[in-house]
Amino acid sequence: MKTLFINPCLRHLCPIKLLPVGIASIMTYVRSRGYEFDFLDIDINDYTDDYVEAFIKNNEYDVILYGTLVTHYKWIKWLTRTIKKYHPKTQIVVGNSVAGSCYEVFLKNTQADVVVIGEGEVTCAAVLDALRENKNLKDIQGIAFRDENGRITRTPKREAADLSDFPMIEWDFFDISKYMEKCDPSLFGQQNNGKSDKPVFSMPVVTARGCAFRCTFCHFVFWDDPYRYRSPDQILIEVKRNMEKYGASGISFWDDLSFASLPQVEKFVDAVLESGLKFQWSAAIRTDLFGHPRNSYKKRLEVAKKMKDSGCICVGYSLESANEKILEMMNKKVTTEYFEEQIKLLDEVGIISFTAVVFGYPLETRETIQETFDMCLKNRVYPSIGFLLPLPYTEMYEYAKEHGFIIDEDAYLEAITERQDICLNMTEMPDKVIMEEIQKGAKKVNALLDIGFDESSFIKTAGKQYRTDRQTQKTSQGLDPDNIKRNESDVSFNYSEAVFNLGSRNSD
Ligand code: B12
Ligand code: SF4
Repeated sequence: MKTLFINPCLRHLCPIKLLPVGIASIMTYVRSRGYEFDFLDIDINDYTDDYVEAFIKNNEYDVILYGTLVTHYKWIKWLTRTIKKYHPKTQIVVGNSVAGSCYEVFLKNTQADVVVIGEGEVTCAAVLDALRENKNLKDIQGIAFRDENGRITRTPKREAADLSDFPMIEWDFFDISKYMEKCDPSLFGQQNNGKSDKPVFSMPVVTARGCAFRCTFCHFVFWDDPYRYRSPDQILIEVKRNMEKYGASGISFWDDLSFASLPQVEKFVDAVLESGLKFQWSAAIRTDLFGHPRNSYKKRLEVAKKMKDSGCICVGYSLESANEKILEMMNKKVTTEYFEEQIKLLDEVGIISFTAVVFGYPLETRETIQETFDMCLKNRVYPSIGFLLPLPYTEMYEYAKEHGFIIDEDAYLEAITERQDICLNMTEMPDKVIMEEIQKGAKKVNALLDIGFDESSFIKTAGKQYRTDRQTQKTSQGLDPDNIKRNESDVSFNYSEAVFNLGSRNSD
């Protein structure tokens, strides 16, 4: 069975490229089950659509598999159409949120054959087995497909796997040297701690899947699974392998939620310290990890210090909004006090904080926007600014449908871009007013921290990273991990230029 995996490109010609963990994990797993396949990495090579089309035309496969985020819906529809145009018999299997979070709309509007819903490894191997042996798809858990009568059928959910059953992700499908060239030079400090003139090459490692919370704007593929995390030993074996085999000197724990509790993080950092491994790392946490008073300040500080000693350079956690009612509607289950306390505590040990805010909940007003900026000002942090972008399978998506903001789901999904654009405005304010207020607030933070953004890059900062030294109050670009007090940053760099106004009742 001639099989091809495709890694799509979310940001064409973006100078920074990230190794895609999801598809790498799937390919590692199915290879361990005896499958051989070709791999087309569109992302790292920035192949144009013409190139991709020519490749498809000239290469026939029995099965082609791909997956990406739901913001790439329109392009994935194009890819699916293109494959079927040249090779109608090729079986197309699509995973990740682009198909799994909206499988009905996706299957109605494309000729894809199978959608893998949720965690992909075991399901994907089962689909390949069925296609190879010509078995009925209805017996495979965790998929959607069209039955012999053309009806869209969803099979029962597959139970979440035990993460320790998966083989360690192999990266030899990828051209690592190209990813190394396009790694993010500012993530861990440009100059490798002054020890080398090369930037830190950071590789992703999964520590956990899913999240213990359910915010109303969020969706990740493990949404219906319990929060699971790997043992420190397993994580460190992978870290060590990445350092020795691939030359990684930094590790990004790009989980939905790397650590949900203090004991969890303490166990991990103790293991790193005991192992003697020296690497820089970053993780995704929430403001309640070090900001919640359930543990004494002393204890939290002690763990944070160990975290720093074990190589942690920066952590991402979101303020989202400083308005209590909006935080409630987000179901965030945190308060701004946690945020302030955590910033202070991490500052004390020298761990850099990245944060993000979401504007555009239906309750948003001029005042709540300024409230959020005031909180940023008070804590000397320049946030990654984004708008509420209702994504399928989230509560806010249902809200948008119920309130008539999304009428045609297929058209809406084709039009969405990124959170840095107002894709859908569900506030009482016109887009123009929201933008004015954001410009006003961002301008204040920009001036106070002396960052030097011009007005056009308040939102789309292109990933520039800034820090302000508490003592000197000076802001400089790039991180110096050995001498950091605070960082102000846009975590999710953005290169999208389009601004869509689809379905907005309030747009000008
Ligand atoms: C790295 C990352 C990125 C990178 C992606 C680069 C890359 N090459 O991977 C970048 C920075 C580009 C990015 C951008 C965005 N991201 Co992002 N990102 C992540 C992050 C932190 C890690 C992804 C990851 O590795 N996950 C771990 C792996 C194991 O899971 P996975 O990728 O989902 O893969 C599993 C399944 O999806 C499935 N699967 C995946 N691929 C395939 C393929 C096949 C064939 C099959 C069968 C199955 C399958 O099986 C896999 C294993 O079980 C996640 C958070 C998270 N932990 O998931 C957010 C996340 C994926 N991002 C998210 C969002 C919202 C965005 C943005 C839309 C934000 C924005 N700026 O607006 C943008 C979109 C950009 C765009 N132009 O469209 C959301 C998901 C949104 C959604 N529902 O699609 C997440 C979940 C964060 C969150 N909780 O909100 N992101
Ligand atoms: S936004 Fe963060 S805390 Fe909320 S559900 Fe998503 S990953 Fe969890």
